[in-house]
Amino acid sequence: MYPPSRKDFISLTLSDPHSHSYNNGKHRRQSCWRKWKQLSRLQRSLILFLLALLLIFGLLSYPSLSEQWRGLSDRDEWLELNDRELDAVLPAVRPVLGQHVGKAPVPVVGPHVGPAVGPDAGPVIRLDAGPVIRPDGGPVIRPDAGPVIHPDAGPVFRPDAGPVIHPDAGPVFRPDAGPVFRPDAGPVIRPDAVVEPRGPIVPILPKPPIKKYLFSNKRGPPSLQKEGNMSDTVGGEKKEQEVVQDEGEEEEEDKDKKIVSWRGAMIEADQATEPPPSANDKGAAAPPAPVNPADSVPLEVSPGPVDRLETVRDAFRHAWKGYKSYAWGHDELRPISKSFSEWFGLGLTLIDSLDTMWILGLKEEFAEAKNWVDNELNFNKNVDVNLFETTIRVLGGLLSAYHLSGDQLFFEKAKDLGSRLMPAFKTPSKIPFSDVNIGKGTAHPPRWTTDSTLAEVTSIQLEFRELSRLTQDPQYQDVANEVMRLVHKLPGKHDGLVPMFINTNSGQFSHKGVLTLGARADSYYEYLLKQWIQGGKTEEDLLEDYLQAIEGVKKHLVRHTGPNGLTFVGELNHNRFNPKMDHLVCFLPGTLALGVHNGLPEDHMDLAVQLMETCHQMYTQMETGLSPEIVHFSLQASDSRDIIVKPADRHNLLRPETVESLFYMYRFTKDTKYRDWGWDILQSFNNYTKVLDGGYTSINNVRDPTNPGPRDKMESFFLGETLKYLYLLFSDDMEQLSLDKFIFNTEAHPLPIWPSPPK
Ligand code: DMJ
Repeated sequence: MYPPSRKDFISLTLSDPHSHSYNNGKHRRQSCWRKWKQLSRLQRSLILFLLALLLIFGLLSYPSLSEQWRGLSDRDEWLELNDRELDAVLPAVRPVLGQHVGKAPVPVVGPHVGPAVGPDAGPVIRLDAGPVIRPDGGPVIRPDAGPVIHPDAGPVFRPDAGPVIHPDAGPVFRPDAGPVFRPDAGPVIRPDAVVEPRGPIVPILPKPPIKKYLFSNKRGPPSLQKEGNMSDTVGGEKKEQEVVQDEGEEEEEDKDKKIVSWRGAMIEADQATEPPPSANDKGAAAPPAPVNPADSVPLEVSPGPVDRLETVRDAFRHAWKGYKSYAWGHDELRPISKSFSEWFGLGLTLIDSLDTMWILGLKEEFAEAKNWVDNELNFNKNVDVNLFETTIRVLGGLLSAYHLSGDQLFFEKAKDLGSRLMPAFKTPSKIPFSDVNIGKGTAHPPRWTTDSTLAEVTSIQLEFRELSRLTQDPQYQDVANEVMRLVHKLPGKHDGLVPMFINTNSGQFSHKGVLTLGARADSYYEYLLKQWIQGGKTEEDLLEDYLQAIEGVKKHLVRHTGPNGLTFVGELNHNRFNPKMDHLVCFLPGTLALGVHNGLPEDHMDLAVQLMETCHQMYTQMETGLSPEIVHFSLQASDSRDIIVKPADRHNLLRPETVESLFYMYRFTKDTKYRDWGWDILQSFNNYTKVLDGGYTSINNVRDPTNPGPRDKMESFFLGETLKYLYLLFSDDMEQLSLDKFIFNTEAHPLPIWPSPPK
């Protein structure tokens, strides 16, 4: 529904030529002249004399008056100059504060919004007020070509290389020491492949005083709510904060005020700053989480045999501890600031983690979480959610928890949510809108387009189909299958490769320039195969599209690096090959291997093995042992390196795709090198992303082990996917979630493969 077009009204008053209204001006001129003529000669002379006197007096006093006028205009110039100088001093402030300073906060609309007012109730600058960003990996689509602002805790960068505001660096103060500008107090937007030029983290002038929030940070289940703030004490003593300068520009006296510090193997959160308040914060006493001394030291690999499964469990417990302490019931943990971020307000991390806890055998944690689902999870709320993200994480998480635990509660919640997502499909083309208001039952596309992302509309089918099977209500399956049917017969594919967007009005592909297996297209390919397997390998269209697409990938996108012949999957950009690969593409080796396991051509396995090696290299060639978000490959044999990482792409978001593929590769080949590669990755996560008091954080720079730059965000998929796949990779129990019985959705939630119908 579009708002009616705006109408501007201009009120005009037209004089009526026939009116007999009184003509005031003319009459006044005539009467003045008549009065002058009526004066006596003496009177007229006196008046003229006085006028002459006034003129002489004016001429005499002119020099001193002009002095004063010049003084005034000099001051104006000075003020202007100061403005220009200020511009030079604070080049980053204006573009960032830009339109919103002093204005009312941007209205809260859509899923990309959070609390509109910061803790200090001063004006809040909302970093994402303009761009809407695909939460999970797409580039920023900005209809206006404003500055690119990374929504997810990366530094805000100005093209003119001015100072950078780091959204996670805590409160940033305006130069006039006015209200606090908190980049992270605004909407929370998911990160991913946003092009995010980086620069040094430089504090905004002048040095901010430390802002102590006067709010309690009560979070977590009742058992965790004790007096005091656990961040103040670790092991009974106040921890000494070790500070490493970001840029070496911080002054000595500010060292103890830095928000984030780096201790070599464990990121230490700020101990002086309390978390910002939440809407749900009831102002009770601050909650310490239980202190586990083992968590306060870096992970060390003992010389004896290491229990890898237990190490994954420890990692999960540590992540969960942070979530329970500071983000309980909220979408994501911000482990550095010991707070949380809200995306849809559906407890994303908690729901994404349910089946992981079940699989890892963490019964206590599972019971606590289930209790929250039972008592707190409520879908009857006026909130816009992203159809895809809510389906894969929440609907998928609930269905999976239901299948593993058998608890009817999860099924009831899944049913409720599924029916609330259905309005998204009410479009002219039956290609769903990206956003649904689950309380109001309305749906809409993003604000700037009527397109939906291709991967999003074609990666909800496993969940909707399963919901129909369980409820025996075909409506969910019908709408989801219809999307696949439409895309199957749609012209505009390039040897099975699909563009990144599809229009919800026309049902046609749009923005056809880029063909990728990364952001915005990735899980389309994954779900072709997985739906085919889920449905008992009977739906031929799905198989045909999958096989054709893999041939398209081999023909157009697979290349080998010049230096060492690494195989990679690049992109086609308006028919030009771009040797760029998102980390997201590392789902492909696992998917290819799954296809071969289900009888598809053997040469798919060769490609899977080669791509797995490349994804592994994307980790091992980085100084932290963690892959960047995006890599470029060299096609020149003379180059010294196969992998090039651009400064904008150095971040790591704790993503699962490589360990996901390692899990499949190990299951199907039993080659233990895949386990070892996964083990190395787990250790790197522990070494560079683990936060002292609980939680793991995404980082800014996988190439700088001395300062990886914590971003203060633990994505829900770290618990939902990354740790789950690592656990299953190390587990010897092949019957636990057998790949002949379960199919994992794109958020790693296992759903049963449907039993074949009786013949
Ligand atoms: C997850 O939400 C899903 O795996 C999705 O398909 C891709 N991106 C993230 C993890 O990287």
